[in-house]
This record gives sequence, structure tokens and C-alpha cells, in this order.
Amino acid sequence: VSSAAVQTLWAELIAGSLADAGVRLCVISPGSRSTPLVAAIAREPRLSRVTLVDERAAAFYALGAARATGEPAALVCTSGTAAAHYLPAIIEASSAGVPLLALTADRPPELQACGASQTIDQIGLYGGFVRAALDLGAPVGSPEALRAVRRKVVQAVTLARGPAPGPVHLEVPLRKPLEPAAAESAAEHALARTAAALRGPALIAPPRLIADAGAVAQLAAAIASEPAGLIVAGALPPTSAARAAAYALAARAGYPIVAEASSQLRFGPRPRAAAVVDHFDLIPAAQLPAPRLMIELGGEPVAAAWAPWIARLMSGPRPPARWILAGATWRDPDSGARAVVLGDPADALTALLAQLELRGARSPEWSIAWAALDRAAGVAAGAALAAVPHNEVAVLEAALAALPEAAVIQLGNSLPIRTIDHARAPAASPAWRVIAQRGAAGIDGLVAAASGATRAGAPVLLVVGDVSFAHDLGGLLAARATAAPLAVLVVDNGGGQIFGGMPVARAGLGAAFDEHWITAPAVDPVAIAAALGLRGVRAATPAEVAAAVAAALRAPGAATTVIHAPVAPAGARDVRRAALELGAPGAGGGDP
Ligand SMILES: Cc1ncc(C[n+]2csc(CCOP(=O)(O)OP(=O)(O)O)c2C)c(N)n1
Ligand SMILES: [Mg+2]
Repeated sequence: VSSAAVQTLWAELIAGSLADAGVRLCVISPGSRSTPLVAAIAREPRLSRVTLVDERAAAFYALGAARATGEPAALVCTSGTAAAHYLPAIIEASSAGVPLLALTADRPPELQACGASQTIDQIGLYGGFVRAALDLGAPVGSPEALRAVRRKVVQAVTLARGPAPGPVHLEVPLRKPLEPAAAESAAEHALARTAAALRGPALIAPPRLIADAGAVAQLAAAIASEPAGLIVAGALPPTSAARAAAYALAARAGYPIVAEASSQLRFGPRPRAAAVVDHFDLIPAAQLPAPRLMIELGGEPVAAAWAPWIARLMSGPRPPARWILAGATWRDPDSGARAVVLGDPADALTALLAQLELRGARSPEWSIAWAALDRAAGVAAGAALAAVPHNEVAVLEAALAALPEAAVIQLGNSLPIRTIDHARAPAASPAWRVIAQRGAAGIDGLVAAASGATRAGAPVLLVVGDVSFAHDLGGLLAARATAAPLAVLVVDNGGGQIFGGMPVARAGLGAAFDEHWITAPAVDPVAIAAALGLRGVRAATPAEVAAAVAAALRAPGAATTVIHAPVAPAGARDVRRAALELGAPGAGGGDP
């Protein structure tokens, strides 16, 4: 049996099975070949739908939603280049371990490799960036085929969730006629009963990657015999449960935590016994104490001071024993780890705490020394801020001070994710969750991803550079599909100013440097917002930024406000240099 009615059943089984497997959000881009699937999704009340014409923005939107909620989001598009636009977000999802499902409609086999319109070879399109690529095949009216479709949807959702969460590709060939048709013949009615019998809650059993018990025991023993330890926390998912365990380990072991904003450890209440270093990047290099043991959580730190410090420690006389707990990814870019322990960091820390037996209480001197350096760095930052006009650190401090309690902060790549750790958080800051695209560290898709992050229901502040904003102008269409207020804070320092701090800036390239590296986009974010029906505000001072952020995120509804904050091109660099010089009088500061 093969008919329009069978294809309709087939599509309904896919949509219903997605919902049975716990998927709640479908981000759909329009097209013809996907018609049966989209019609079925539109009739499935458990699936909420967002429509975005640009598949690239759609994929980043789904990425942001999945990252903020921890739940897989589904993408649906038509055949051809539509599917190719998913690639950048799929790469980020793969590198960062975010669950996604990409359902790409396609021509059936008889229309492949023959010049049929809008037909490309979609099998294997995402290469090694998906956890699995499952071809559902063209609809077949047999009970076996229906069971297989159901199985593949459940399989896809399971593999997207674990053991290494990430994207999964579902290829969905469909035949004309594409519009829904009701079962008529006896055979079609029999198949409809078969499909109905397959439905019901699906048991999704994603395996969890658990750190090896022997490795955890060895690390516990190493901690027990080493008082001079340091925890360094890079990017961790906003849904990670590692927070409490990391503080508990810091308190028990007497190890300070260098907490980057993306680690989820920088904001919110912390136990007094845990020393947390917020401004590692502003401590003069010569003053950094040398740890003997390091526990590195999550992603690679982004602080400019990190790589030169590690290089120095590793080539020094007593390199530290470095234990990397980064989840399911192998993270050791300088090949200097004592061990990379794969497994969920929260589980690993909990297991570690259970095994940790310290002989007596730790002397607090080591932690106190780090805490004193951090305090001095914060004071130096304050003084540097006051001395440098129109700098982005002041803009960030103002934005943080205006944030509502439940807010999510999404940090753009380039300078925002770095300067946030030069900013001082307000006293007793709420435990704001932080989203960062550190999987592949692209400056792409940030506006669309922040729009998707509102699906978690909390207001979102996106801090984004002016070039990154220009890169995702298409993503602003997604900012009309928010589920909570969104503030897009465009820190406009006149181009990609991260390059101004790199050696290329001093390579004598002249005008070519501005033309090919700085690339000031010269767009007016307020005018662009207005053209798209979004609110746009220019905020020339930190006080205006605070007012604009408060107004944007404390308002009821789910409106998006683009806040244009011009700052001095070298502001971020100048603040860091000044803070380092204040911290080390006469020493000439740290690394550029
Ligand atoms: C998709 C992508 N393209 C290019 C880059 C390289 N890149 C890194 S930072 C940057 C400039 C970013 O400028 P802006 O957003 O204004 O941030 P700023 O450096 O001024 O903080 C570029 C082009 C990248 N990381 N990702
Ligand atoms: Mg910039």
C-alpha cells in the first residue's frame, strides 16, 4: 500500500513520535517538500511551533532553545540548500554537546541524481558533526516500515541526549501528492490502526557518560596529598548541576576557583568557605601563585592571561598535575594534562567529594592569598574604569546592575565573553545563568540563539559585539519570535577590536588592517531594529545602558529591544592595561 493517505499516516507518526519522545519545540522553515511533515506537526498539540524563513537563523534559534532548556529542539526544512543552512549551528551543537534534531525533507529515491529541481545529495550532509544520521526512507505502507519509522525517531531523540549529547540528522524523503489525505481503503484503515497502536509515551533511555571510578579515586588521592590546588572553571552548560559540587570541593579541599562567567560559578550566592577568583585576567602575571595541582572544569578558559600562564607553568621546573573534567569532549590543547577524565563534570565532582578524605583541615593561607589577589584586581578594575572614558567594562557593569533576578545572560564571542570577567558583579548578585557559544567559538548566529534561549521562559540579555551583530542581521527576524523579553546589547567599539590587541595590529599593515581585520560594519542598530518592528534605543552612557536594560527586561510580554551602546575602540584594552599597571606598579602590566 503506497498512497497519499499512507504518507499522511507516516508524517503523523513522525510528529507524534517526536512528541511521545519528549520533544516540545519545532522550528520550521517554509517549503513544499516538507508539507506532509509540517501539516502533521501543526496538528500535534504537544509540539509548539516557530516559523523562521532563514534556516541558518532557525538552527541557531533551536540551538539557543536547546541550550537554555537542556531539552532537544527539532528543526524542519525543505530539500536542497535549505538543509545546508543548518550546518553552522549543527557544528556548534556538536562541539558544545547541545541536543538537536534536524529533519530535512527530500525527494524520494526515484528523483535523486537526475537533475530534479531543488534536489541535492542530503545523505551525510552534516558529515561527522552529527551523532547519527538516519534516513527514514520514502513512506511504505507496511507495519514493519511504520515500526521502523517510530523506532528511528525514538533512536534519534535518544542519541541526541546521550551519552554525548549533540545533533542528529533525520532525512525524510516524501512523494507527491504532498498535501494530507484521509485513509479510505480497508488497507489504509488497517495501517492507521497499526500506527495508532505504536503511539504512546516513548521510553527515552540516553546513556550517561560517567567518569571512570578509578580515575576519580586517583584524583581524590592526589587532592588529599596536595594543598596547593586550583580549580579553573571554563564554559559549562547553563543547565549543568556542577555548581554546588564545585563550590563544595573548593571549600573542602581549600582550592580557590578561577571562575569565568560562562562557568555558571561567577554569579549568585557562594559558600563563604569557597574562595572564588572573578578577575583572574586582571592579576599581574608575576603575582600569580604556582599551583601544584589543577582541576579544569568545562571549556578552555578564554582569559587572555590563561595561555601564557599555562605555557609558563608547563615549561617551568615544577609543572602542575592537570586534571581535565570537560564532559564528553577531549580538551587539552597544550597536550599538558595529567588526565582527561571524560564524563559529566557534575557527576564526577559528586563522586570525587564522596571519596575525598583529607587528613585534617587545610590551612587557609593558599586560598587567602588568591582571594587577596582577586580583591586587589577588583579594586584596580574600579580605578581603571574611572580613568578610561567610554569603556565597555563600565557598560557591562551597568547592564549587570540592571538585570532582573531570573535573567539569562548570553555572551557574544570575541571581547564580550572576556571583558565580562573584568567587570565587577553587583554585590549579592542573583545566580544568573550564562550562555556562551564556546563549542566552535563562532561570532555567528548569536542574535538568533539568544532569541531561542527565551524559550526557557526567562528574560535574556545578549551582549554582542558590533561585528557579531552585523553578522547575524538575519537572526533579528528570529527576535520577533521570543517567548520572554530579550535585550540585544550591541557593544559598538567600531569593529572587531579583539584584533586591536593582537600582534597583527602592530605588524605595520596600515589601512589594510582596518579594512580586513577591524571591519567596522557601519550599520545603525537602532534604525535596523525599527525597520524590523523591534524597539531600538541608543545608550551613550553606562547610566543610559542600565536604564535601557531595565526597561527592556523588566517589562511584561516578550518584546525585543536592541540597545546600541557606543564605546571607545580601545576601551576594553585600556581598562585591562590600566588595571594590570595599577596592580603591579612599575612592572608594566601583563600580556596584551
Ligand atoms: C563565524 C565567524 N567568523 C569569523 C570569526 C573571526 N572573528 C573573531 S572575533 C571577530 C570580530 C568580532 O568583532 P565584534 O563582534 O565587534 O567584537 P569585538 O572584538 O569588538 O569585541 C571575528 C571576525 C569567528 N570567530 N566566527
Ligand atoms: Mg566590536
